[in-house]
Amino acid sequence: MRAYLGLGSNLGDRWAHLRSAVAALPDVVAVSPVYETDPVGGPSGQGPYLNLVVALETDRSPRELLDIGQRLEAAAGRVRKERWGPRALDVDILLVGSLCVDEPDLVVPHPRMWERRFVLAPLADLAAGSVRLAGPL
Ligand code: GSY
Repeated sequence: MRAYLGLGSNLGDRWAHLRSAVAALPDVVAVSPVYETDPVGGPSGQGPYLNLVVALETDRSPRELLDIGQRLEAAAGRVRKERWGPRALDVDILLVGSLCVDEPDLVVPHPRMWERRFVLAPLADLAAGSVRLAGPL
C-alpha cells in the first residue's frame, strides 16, 4: 500500500535532519522537492521550515509508521516542549493507503493536512490525484 509522510525541520542543521530521516525510513519509493516555508502557528520568532513529503510502498501499519517517525524525531534530538514550537524534525503520518485511524494519538488521514500548503504542495508533486480529489490547492 502507498503511504505518505510529511517531514519538517526548523531547528539546527535542517538539511541534515531531513537527509538522515529520509535515509533511515523504510520502503521509500519517492521523495518530493524540498520547500522552504514560513512557520504556521506556534510562537513568533521561529525560523523557516524545510518541508518535504516521502512516499512509501509498505505493509507497515499506521501505528508502526508513527513509531518509526517518533524514533527518528528522537534521534534528531527533538524534545517535545511546546506543542507548535520549533523542532529539529517533525514526522507526520499523512495517508496510509485508504486506511482510517481515529485514536487519541494518531489520526489518519492527518486531520489538518488539507489546510497546510507546506504539506499539500510537496504531496501534489508526488500524488497530484490525491490532492485534486480532496479539494483545491
Ligand atoms: O506540523 C508540522 C510542524 N509544523 C510546521 C511545518 O512543518 N512547516 C511549517 N511551515 N509550519 C509548521 N508549523 C508546524 S507545528
